[in-house]
Amino acid sequence: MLAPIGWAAMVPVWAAQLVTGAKSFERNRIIGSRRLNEYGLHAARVSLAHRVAASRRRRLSGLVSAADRQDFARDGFVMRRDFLAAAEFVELRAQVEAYRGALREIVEGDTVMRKVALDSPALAAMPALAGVLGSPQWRGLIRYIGSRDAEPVVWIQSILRHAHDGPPDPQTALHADTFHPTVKAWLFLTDVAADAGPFTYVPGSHRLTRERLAWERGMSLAARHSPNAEIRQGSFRIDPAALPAMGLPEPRRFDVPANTLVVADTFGFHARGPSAGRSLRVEIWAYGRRSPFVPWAGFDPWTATALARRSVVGWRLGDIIERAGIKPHRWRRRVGVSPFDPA
Ligand SMILES: O=C(O)CCC(=O)C(=O)O
Ligand SMILES: [Fe+2]
Repeated sequence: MLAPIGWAAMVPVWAAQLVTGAKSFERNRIIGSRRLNEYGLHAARVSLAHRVAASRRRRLSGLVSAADRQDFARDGFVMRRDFLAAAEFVELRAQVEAYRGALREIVEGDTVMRKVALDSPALAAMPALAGVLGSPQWRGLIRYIGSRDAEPVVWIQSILRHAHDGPPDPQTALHADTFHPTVKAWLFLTDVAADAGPFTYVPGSHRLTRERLAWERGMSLAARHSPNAEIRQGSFRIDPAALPAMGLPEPRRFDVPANTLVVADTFGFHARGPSAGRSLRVEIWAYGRRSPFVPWAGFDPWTATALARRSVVGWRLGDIIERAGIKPHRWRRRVGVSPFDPA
């Protein structure tokens, strides 16, 4: 609870955040204001961000083929089977399986997630990664769909389902990541079975239709007091039963063979599908960094290795804060396990 004086001090900060990707209805009392959202604040941020993204995207259209542009416009994602040449994929997978350097693990509900930051030592241990990160298709699709001519943040990510007792993994509820177009990419290193936690996506749900905008507006009114923490943080959950009224189909499951790439706009509704038993999904995973209201598509000086270093520094900082007794760090450091090892 903020005292009135704290409130007054925060107002300029909250106001300044309106032109950034800030999305928490709980932490930012302007974004979360029911009154302002009745006047259309959230809806205005959503529509402006979509207009700006569409114009940035048009300028990047040369990075992808006309067929990819069409697929993306219709579905909100582009999928490529057999993304790498077979021999190249076998090599990449073998290098990731053999990797025993430092990685991090977090427990989210009953799910364990592992991440390897692709800093210089990791890239040296797994040289085949360079073929993915440098691929014009990988680069082009992520930039076009993310409407940003900048390096994404990339990790090797493992998802170990039902690794613990606990509540369901929070990502298994159908949701939009945030209020503006943003990109995530998965290059699966394992085959993904339909009942082993596949990525799922509602085709066409990336489009800001009149129905979607009305839904966004309705959600924004009560988000600050939602019993769901993710909704309070601005990542709206949707009941699948509400899809038909918005003119949307059922979610599509990506039960796909290894070496399939999916690049999606995660303003569209998506979730991690259910897993019948214990399962392991390993992927090269990327997300585009977001600043929804800047009109230019380029001028982002971060390099891939600088971004990886930033993740590592963030993790170390978390360790220091824990050692100082301030707050436990949820990303645990592990050495000696590969992204493919069981929990
Ligand atoms: O891992 C998945 O299948 C989807 C998880 C998700 O919601 C996300 O990465 O934004
Ligand atoms: Fe998500």
